[in-house]
Amino acid sequence: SGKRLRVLVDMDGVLADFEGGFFKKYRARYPDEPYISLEERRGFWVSTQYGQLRSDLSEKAMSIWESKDFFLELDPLPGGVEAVKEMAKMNDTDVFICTSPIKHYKHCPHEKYAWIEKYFGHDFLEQVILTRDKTVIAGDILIDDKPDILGVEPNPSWEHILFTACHNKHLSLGPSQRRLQSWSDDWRAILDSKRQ
Ligand code: BVP
Repeated sequence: SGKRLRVLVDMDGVLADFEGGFFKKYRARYPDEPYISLEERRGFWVSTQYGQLRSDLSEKAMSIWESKDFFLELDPLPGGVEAVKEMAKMNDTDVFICTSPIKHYKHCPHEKYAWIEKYFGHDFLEQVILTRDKTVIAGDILIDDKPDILGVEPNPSWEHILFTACHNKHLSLGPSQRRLQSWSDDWRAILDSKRQ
């Protein structure tokens, strides 16, 4: 018993396969340009690593996720939709999808809502938080593949659980930081560890 648990779940790289979708569409649009395989990905920002490969490739990378249908056509990552639906049905548990839209806003915010409606249903749109600063959002847990989640609030209320992705799997974490390796990993135990 005790108070309700509030879980914040990131979208890109946790529920939706941003890296896989980017790689597929970049290779299709720029078949003769160099690329970075998912095994070689390091660092959260795709655009930064492509810019290091060759300076003009940063803009070519950005052109991919700024295109219509990029976010809408992302595949779900294995087990993510099922896990969030199960979480949302648990007693004393509130789940929100907490995601940062890109600043090129022509397609991204709309397509994020459409993607969530497609996989979770219309009613789940009540659970969507679009924000560029996750530190101002209060919660018990934030499951996110970005290693450094910074913003104006120096002491966010949530514990960040690092969701393993191609770009962060080689990082060594601090002694108190926890990972979720995939949705096959024991996310229920992580939630239970935060209940009063
Ligand atoms: O909407 C995603 C894609 C975008 O940043 C957002 C990250 O949101 P969260 O996962 O933190 O909620 N994005 C943008 C760039 C480069 C921009 Br210039 C990038 O390299 N990778 C990336 O994910």
